[in-house]
Amino acid sequence: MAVLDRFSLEGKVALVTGASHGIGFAIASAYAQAGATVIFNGTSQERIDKGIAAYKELGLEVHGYVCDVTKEDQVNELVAKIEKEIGVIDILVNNAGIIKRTPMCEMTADEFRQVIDVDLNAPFIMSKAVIPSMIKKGHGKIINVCSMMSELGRETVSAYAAAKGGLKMLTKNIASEYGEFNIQCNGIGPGYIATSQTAPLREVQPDGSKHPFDQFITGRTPAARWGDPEDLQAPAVFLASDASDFVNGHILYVDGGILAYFGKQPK
Ligand code: NAP
Ligand code: GCO
Repeated sequence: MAVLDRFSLEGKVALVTGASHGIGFAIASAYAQAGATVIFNGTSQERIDKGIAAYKELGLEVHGYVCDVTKEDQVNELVAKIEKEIGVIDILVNNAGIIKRTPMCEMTADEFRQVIDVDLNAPFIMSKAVIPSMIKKGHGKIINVCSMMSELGRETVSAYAAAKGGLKMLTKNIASEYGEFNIQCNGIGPGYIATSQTAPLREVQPDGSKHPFDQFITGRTPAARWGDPEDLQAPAVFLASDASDFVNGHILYVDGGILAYFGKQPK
């Protein structure tokens, strides 16, 4: 097979969770362009409908369903519906996620649990739902959307960092437990990406200046810019394709170099 053909997703069925917009939308769009049949889910029919329209604007036909990834019954119903009406899921991207930015000692246990539920428990639930059919089919790809916070902490994101750190190890454990069935489970670790999730960190200040966090991130990023969701597309296609069949348990950081960089030194 010619090397570039190994990056094709022709004939594959891909489920990307939380992909009505943001990073999930970019990844799902790339999978559709690479030839996959794409399904996505979210929590509201309104945003699903808007998402489908946005895919259509790109000339992409995708399937969208309301499904709360934290609810195991909804997840199992969705996977059964997809397998019946479309086909066995070859590629699962656990992208759906939330963040709460609150100093730890001011965060309630319920708020902490809510973040863990979406960002860590749900990837477990989703992966458990698709692995049996992947084993029967003889192959599968699971890609978990990790984070800088899979490696680093910072103020106010204790729940999110705990979840994303756990997601890194869940990735490695799925790789360890199911690699023998030709299932590869890897993580993709976006740096700081311009989406609705990080919009509060990029708000222009009343005096027209950049948000301090915005300045902080561009100073910590060798690429000296925030990432765009599109920066994740080709790496995500690689992890979903035959090209990565011997890559397993790896977290591919797509961060403009943040994790490698100490930060801009004083002049
Ligand atoms: P976003 O714009 O806030 O999108 C989050 C998505 O998750 C939405 O589509 C949302 O769907 C979905 N979602 C949330 N809870 C859900 C649930 N219970 N069931 C189903 N879907 C649910 O965020 P984003 O920036 O694109 O982030 C996507 C992923 O990348 C997240 O896992 C995030 O932690 C991770 N990440 C983001 C960055 C960044 O800088 N932006 C960097 C590293 C990692 P609805 O809108 O329908 O609720
Ligand atoms: C934050 C940001 C980050 C990014 C991302 C970085 O508040 O620090 O939201 O957590 O979302 O996870 O990789």
